[in-house]
Amino acid sequence: MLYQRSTVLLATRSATLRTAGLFAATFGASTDKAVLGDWTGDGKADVAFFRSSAGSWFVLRSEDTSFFSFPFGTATDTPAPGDYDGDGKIDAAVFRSSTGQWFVNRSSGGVDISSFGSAGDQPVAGAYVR
Ligand SMILES: [Ca+2]
Repeated sequence: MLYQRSTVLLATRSATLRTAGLFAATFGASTDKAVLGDWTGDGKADVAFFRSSAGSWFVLRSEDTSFFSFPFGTATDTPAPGDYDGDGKIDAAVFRSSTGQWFVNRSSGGVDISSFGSAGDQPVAGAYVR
């Protein structure tokens, strides 16, 4: 998947192009961080980004190209999404390097807060144990 930063804030249906084998959408701003993954649990990746200035997440649903957004994190947090609760949907998560804390907004409900790491560390999310 190719992610190209854009200065257009949000996609509309008219800004989305679907042809055989190609999907293109204008979604996000140049300062946003791409956070791809299956946010809706349909087995397909959704285009998504984290806007650190607002501490908000924006997800363009693969099902119908509508979008949703929600706040989670602060401007200094580093996004580290992953399926932490194992339900098949990506969970919004951030690493706060100033305190070495991880905040996970579980798609199955609730927020997990754990300490792992220290100042200057970079998060690397992944499914290391199955
Ligand atoms: Ca999940």
